[in-house]
Amino acid sequence: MMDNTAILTTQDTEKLSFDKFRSEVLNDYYIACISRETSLLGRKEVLTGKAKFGIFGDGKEIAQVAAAKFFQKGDFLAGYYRDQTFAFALGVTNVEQYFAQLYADPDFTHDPFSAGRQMNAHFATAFVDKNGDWVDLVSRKNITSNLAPTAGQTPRSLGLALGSKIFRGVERLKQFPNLSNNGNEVCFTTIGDASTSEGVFWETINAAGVLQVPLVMFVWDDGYGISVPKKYQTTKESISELLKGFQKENGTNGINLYTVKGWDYAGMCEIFEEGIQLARETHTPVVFHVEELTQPQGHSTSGSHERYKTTERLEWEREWDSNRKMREWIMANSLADDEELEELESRAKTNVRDGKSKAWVNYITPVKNQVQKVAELINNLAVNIPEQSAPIKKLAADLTANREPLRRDVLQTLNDAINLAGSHDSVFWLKDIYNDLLTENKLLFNSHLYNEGPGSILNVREVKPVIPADAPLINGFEVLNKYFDKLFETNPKVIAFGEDLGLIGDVNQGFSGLQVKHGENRIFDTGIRELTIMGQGIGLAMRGLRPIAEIQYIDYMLYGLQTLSDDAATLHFRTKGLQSCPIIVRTRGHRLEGMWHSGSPMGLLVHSLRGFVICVPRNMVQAVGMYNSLLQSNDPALMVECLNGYRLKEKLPSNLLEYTVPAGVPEVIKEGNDITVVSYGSTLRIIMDAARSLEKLGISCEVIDVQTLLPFDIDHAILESLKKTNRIVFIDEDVPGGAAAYMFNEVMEKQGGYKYLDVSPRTITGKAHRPGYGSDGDYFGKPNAEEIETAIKAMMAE
Ligand SMILES: Cc1ncc(C[n+]2csc(CCOP(=O)(O)OP(=O)(O)O)c2C)c(N)n1
Ligand SMILES: [Mg+2]
Repeated sequence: MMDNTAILTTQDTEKLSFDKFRSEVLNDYYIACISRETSLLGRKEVLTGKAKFGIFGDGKEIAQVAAAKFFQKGDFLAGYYRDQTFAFALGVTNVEQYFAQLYADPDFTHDPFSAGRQMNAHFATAFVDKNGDWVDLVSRKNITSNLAPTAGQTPRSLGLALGSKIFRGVERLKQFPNLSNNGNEVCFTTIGDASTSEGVFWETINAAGVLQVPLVMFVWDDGYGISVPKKYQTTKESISELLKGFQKENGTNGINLYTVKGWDYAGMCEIFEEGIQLARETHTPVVFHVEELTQPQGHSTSGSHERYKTTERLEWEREWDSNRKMREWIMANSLADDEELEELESRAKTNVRDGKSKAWVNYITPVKNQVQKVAELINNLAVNIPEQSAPIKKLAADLTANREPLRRDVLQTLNDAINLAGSHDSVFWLKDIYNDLLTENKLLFNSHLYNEGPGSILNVREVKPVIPADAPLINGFEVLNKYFDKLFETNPKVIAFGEDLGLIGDVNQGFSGLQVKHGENRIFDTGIRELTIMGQGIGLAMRGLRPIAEIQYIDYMLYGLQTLSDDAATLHFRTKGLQSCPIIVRTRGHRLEGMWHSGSPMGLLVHSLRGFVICVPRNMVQAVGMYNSLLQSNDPALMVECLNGYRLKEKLPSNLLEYTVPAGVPEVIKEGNDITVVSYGSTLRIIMDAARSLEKLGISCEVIDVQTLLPFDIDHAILESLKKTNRIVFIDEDVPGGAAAYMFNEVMEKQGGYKYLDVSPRTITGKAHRPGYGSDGDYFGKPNAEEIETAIKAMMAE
């Protein structure tokens, strides 16, 4: 028998779908109103001093509610600071959390994106769990942590989109259903119109067009980059005009390009749906140039746009405000009347006000509790030290009078109280409280530069290489080649790419013959574009793969450095552990020939890549052990293979995939009693020449290879050597004051090495200029054995 209740007439169905449509539209408008109200109140919070800085998404609301409609579970967003409406519409944030971040609330339960470490509207969702395992990304809406350098999100977005292509193309990756649903995920990227002036934007667009990856890019065009209008930013004042040559045509690669008006809700919904669906199905990248957007409150809380916009422009912005236009459209299409919309708008206002107030109470309560506790203690102190009673009481009174106290104020007051207490007994418990608070704040503000749980490189156990008696003696590059072959056979998540890495197997043949064996989806060539090669690596690593992203020579690290420093190195810290990026950047360097193939800018890298593991192996057997360690950890890493090591003969270990080199553990490669010589990489071979020569003169050098510059000698092995020799020299090929000075500082200051010195410690480095071409250029530009001998002889005679 048929169930009559299940039968709907055509009219009923139409009515239902109209109701559904209407309620969806009104919900979108409601989110736009919520978002607008957050912007308005957010600005007030900054101007009244409750937050330090604010940057808001007003004027972009309607475009973002429209875009968010086509964001599916499993998709990724790599956006920027204007994305608050997007985040509200996706349901990944709410008003309370939004304000918590604005106040820099360090409690993760309040600001679940950055625990107060990032400015407002820098959202992020969890990619890894406490064990360092990737969560089920396919069932979630994934927001990669925003960053503020303009266009800084674009390199990563390329990698996130590339992930879908790789998951779709590599059969063996189908065994990880939590990471991808057959590559159906797209990566949404948002960028401001002015930021398209950055070179990396163009690099990303070109690479996406070549690679054919599902990158969905929205350019929010409000005509300005802070105060500078399009006239000074963009040729022809139109990014879509310029991008026309990239348009995909029949039988070509390229991108799909659409131009829409940012106030036209219905128009945008239609066009976004089409472009995004194509990207999802065919992996054709798409750019939506969203024009005629506004900034009702100007760029940020740091200035007012009345200073640089004309009255006509300001009038135009009021008239074409997208929330206003959507409201008019709703009324014109009889989806709601004025009264209903007013009720909705007033509800949005109340909700935002309530959310904001709750966020403030949540934020300020623990600080006020600290204030109260410390003020009580200080008042007690005043009783104990009557002669200082008045100034001590004033400290407590000033602290409690502060309506918006910071943790900093509490500590500063305690410090002042300690000073006033002088040598009185009470000072001990005051210091205890001060130190307890310091420890508590350290956890809040200084943790997670590196992975701290099982994902930490420091948890990797050492396994020694096994070198059988009959081990073949082969070239360094062949050791790597055999290793990569086995690695790609056993670990489907490893992907390698770079310039000349695919077909010819890299310029030093580490991957020679391996593309044919393991497939073009896993080992492949890229264009000459170091910054986006790094971006590919970052995006893939965030998606749970294990990319080895190559920069052909260390001299070209500068091209790729921005995204490594700003994005990869800060990611774990700025999400307080929500996201990890186990990219391995592979490069080769140190002495070879000429100004641009001899680089060893290790100081530059050590200082710009805090958050990375930096491996500086002296040969390829060491390098393999380091690769094995890195692949067991979630920390990002830089591997600098030494250029003069590829043709060095080495014995092939039999446990290639098993042995590890622990990070932060130096190796004594020659024992000695007279002087400790600390170095790494290629320079060690020159040092060993000098050491052999000095040995004949009766000077015994202890030569130490630090192996990793970050982390550095965690158990202070160098100090132990120094205790024995009482003399130390740090040698490398960097500029004076570079990585040798960094090692010097580590041993002298952190390890307290100065206590064990009989003569003044030194550094021997390359010259401040780059080495000239040819063998003499190298000899006179980089440290040489004779120079090292002379310096050590002088130290022995001192
Ligand atoms: C590399 C870099 N240079 C400068 C800045 C300072 N800055 C922040 S936002 C901005 C303008 C960006 O304009 P646009 O891309 O149009 O985005 P909008 O703010 O207009 O949405 C500038 C210059 C920055 N954050 N990063
Ligand atoms: Mg702009």
